Amino acid sequence: MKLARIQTPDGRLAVARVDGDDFTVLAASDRYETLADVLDADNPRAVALDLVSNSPSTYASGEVALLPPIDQQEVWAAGVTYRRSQTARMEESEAAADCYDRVYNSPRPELFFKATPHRVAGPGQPVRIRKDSKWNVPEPELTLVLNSRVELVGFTVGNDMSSRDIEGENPLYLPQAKLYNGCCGLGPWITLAGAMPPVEEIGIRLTVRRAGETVFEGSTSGAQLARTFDDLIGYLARDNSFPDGVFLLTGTGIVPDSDFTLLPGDEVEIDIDGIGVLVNPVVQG
Ligand code: DO4
Ligand code: MG
Repeated sequence: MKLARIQTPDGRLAVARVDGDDFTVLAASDRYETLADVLDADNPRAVALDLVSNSPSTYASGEVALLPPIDQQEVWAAGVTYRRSQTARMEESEAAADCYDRVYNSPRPELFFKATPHRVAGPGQPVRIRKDSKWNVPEPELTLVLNSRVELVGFTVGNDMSSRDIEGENPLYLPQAKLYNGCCGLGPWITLAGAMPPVEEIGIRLTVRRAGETVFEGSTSGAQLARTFDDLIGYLARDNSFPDGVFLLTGTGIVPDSDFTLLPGDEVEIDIDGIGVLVNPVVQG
């Protein structure tokens, strides 16, 4: 089952079940007002089915606006979880090449705070390049959706927008390279965990278009992810609580060659098996 946050034609914000091109609003309930409330249920699928069965309205895709599938959750990210990311990071940073090599091979993963909800772009909303950066890439990442008990309840598509020049200049600049307005794309909706294929069968594809032409295309698979979900979640949850739940981007396995940078006006498309396609225009400043 897939769950989205939508705006209905009469302007209401709602949680909806996605079924092909149809969006069925979950009936209003005191207990389950937000997407996070449904994800926090012992059985989110059963709750959604129950609320859908009392639903007043179903809309076609053209009638609703899709919103980022996030309420008040924090957004975190893992880094250097694919061999391709380790190689790219070692190329971009003289100062930190050894750090990236060591973190790829260490039991403790790299985890960093990525975004608050207001910095997240949903489907069709712009992701940003910082004004003070000249070398930028999208990072297409399978994203775990965790409830307030830090249980894995779903998956979505994530874009960990990154300023490679800032990140490469000094590893202590990582928060500035990663966390700024419009730094993260999430969407188009959440696929509940039971409906996802096994991780090794999940294909991840990135396309960047400029003036209608494809200027970058790449793909990878969850089979290349060097860490397990349990491993990443276990480290994230150590001495850490998430009363509203948390999203965890699991790292990129697709990094364009070093002569590629995103430009304002580009369009980024990320397609992940079992979830769907997230498309965002790119703006700068
Ligand atoms: O340390 C750099 C961040 C790496 C990253 O975001 C990734 O591998 O996806
Ligand atoms: Mg990343």
